[in-house]
Amino acid sequence: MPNALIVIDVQNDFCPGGALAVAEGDQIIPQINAMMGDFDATILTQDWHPQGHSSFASSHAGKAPFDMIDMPYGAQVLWPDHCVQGTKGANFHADLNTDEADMIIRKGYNPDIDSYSAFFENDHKTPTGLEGYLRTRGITTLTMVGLATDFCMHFSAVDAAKLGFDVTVLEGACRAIDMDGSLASARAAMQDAGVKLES
Ligand code: VGL
Ligand code: ZN
Repeated sequence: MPNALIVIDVQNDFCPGGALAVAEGDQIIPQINAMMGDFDATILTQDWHPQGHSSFASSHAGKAPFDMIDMPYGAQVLWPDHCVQGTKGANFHADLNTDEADMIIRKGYNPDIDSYSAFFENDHKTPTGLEGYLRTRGITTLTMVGLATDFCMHFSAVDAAKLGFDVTVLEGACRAIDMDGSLASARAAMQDAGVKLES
């Protein structure tokens, strides 16, 4: 069965020194690079927000990063400005091997809605097109790695499993933000959805 490696958001802003740095985010890169040749397809995702994106605390008067807000599509964490289109922070980490990628899919470019998942925006309805890409290539089995385990990985893996893909998350090649127990609840949600968690 054709398989794919999905590499979530290994971008400067999610690595040490970045605007929304994930502890040890860069340490997973050698392992990810080493795996790339082992799959029928390699897909990279790129968080790609316009300036003033609605997920940024700076877009909401009186709000601070990591506050919560109610959006029309549900609760939303407010983040520091990050992965702004065309900035260094939005670039892939320089050590990530991007040459092997068959496709790069961007997400979060709609100003009014965030998109943690590589498959659907945070309304859980608006597709990114990744499902169609995978299906038309006959890919049924996904191995997922990258950043951050408890947000973009969590939503991407759960959506992939719900769509019927066979999904394994390699936790050793992921790192988490882990705010207010978000890592534990993400792990539980992924397992409930039928995602295999491996080290
Ligand atoms: C992410 C928060 C905001 C992620 C992206 O890649 O996990 N988290 N935007
Ligand atoms: Zn983002």
